[in-house]
Amino acid sequence: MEQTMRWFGPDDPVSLSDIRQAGCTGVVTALHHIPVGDIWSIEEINQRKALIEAAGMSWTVIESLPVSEEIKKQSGIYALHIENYKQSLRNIALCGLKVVTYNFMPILDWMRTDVDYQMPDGSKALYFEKAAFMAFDLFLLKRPGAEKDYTATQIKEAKARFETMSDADKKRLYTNALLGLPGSKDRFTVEQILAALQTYEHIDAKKLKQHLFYFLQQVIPVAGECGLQMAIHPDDPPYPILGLPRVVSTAQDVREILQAAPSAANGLCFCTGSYGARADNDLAAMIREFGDHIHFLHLRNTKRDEKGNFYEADHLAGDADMYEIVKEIVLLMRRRQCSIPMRPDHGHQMLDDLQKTTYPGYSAIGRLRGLAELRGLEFGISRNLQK
Ligand code: DNO
Repeated sequence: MEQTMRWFGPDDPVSLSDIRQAGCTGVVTALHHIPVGDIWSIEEINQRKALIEAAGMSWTVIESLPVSEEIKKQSGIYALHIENYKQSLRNIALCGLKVVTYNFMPILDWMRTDVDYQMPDGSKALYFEKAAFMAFDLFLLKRPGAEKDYTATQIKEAKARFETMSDADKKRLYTNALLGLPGSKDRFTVEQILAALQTYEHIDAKKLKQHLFYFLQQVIPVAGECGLQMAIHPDDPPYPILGLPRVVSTAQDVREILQAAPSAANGLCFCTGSYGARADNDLAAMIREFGDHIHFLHLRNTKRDEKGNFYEADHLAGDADMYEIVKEIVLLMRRRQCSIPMRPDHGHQMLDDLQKTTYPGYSAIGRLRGLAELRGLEFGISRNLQK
């Protein structure tokens, strides 16, 4: 696997030098300052590329070239945004980049209730606690109609959980849940999020899927022509939240996505943490089935419980069998005769990083640990297969 790490750009407290010392040859980044929907110019892309190359690495993957809310809803100036997206793809290809990650999650990206979940060893992890999330939805956000999404028992559970929370807990929950988009420090206000949710009232999963397929049919041919690989990131967590549909959660979703725009350019960011938060996703089987379309890997592990909670476990621990996964990937890369870019997705906040403020999930040392473990695992598996 080509070893990479995510870098949020010049303002990231984790530097390019840190990433190189972790053993990476590639960097995963985006032009977070360009408003969603606008064109990424050749000049801006080259400028970022030069920064990375000056640090002795290459810009291996774009994460993300974001898809606007207009495109997801097919509202307003979405046709212009699609044309702009195509132009960005052409510019990206002209600058010599190859892999473009994006997602199709409405309004929010990933969702956690706690970004400082204390692990027994003193490090901190990201956590999704079902009862806290329901309490957030029902009693903090007070989303109209939210009760319809939960059973009477769940509502009782959420209420009981809410009653245990201090004002400070409520504030923290609120901040964590509405953290906003990766790479941005902005958060939604209650009014903003409720207004945004309302704009999805008439968009169910079927409709959102149609919008995604239309988008793919527009952009995949362009990506194919200019030699790019598109990599859709799954929903995190992989099911509907806050009444919003989510359509990139299961193997069946992936099948439909690949069929909607048949092309080698139509591919996946295979995130084992996101898909793995559902017990019914067989990760090794998905690698076997969709291997030709896996253009980028996020390797991460989660530990689920029967209540629907999950925390982000160490990369080699948790519910996903990382040995099986990496073995499938090694076999796949041999068959395809390529090295697929991989980043250790997230990591625990630990050691000196406990004193630092970094993007949640993206402190340096925890990711370095994850990367080192994954690198060792791959090395062992490859050597063993050579015997
Ligand atoms: C979370 C990330 C996601 C991912 C986007 C891709 O840490 O894996 O936010 O970058 O969904 O578009």
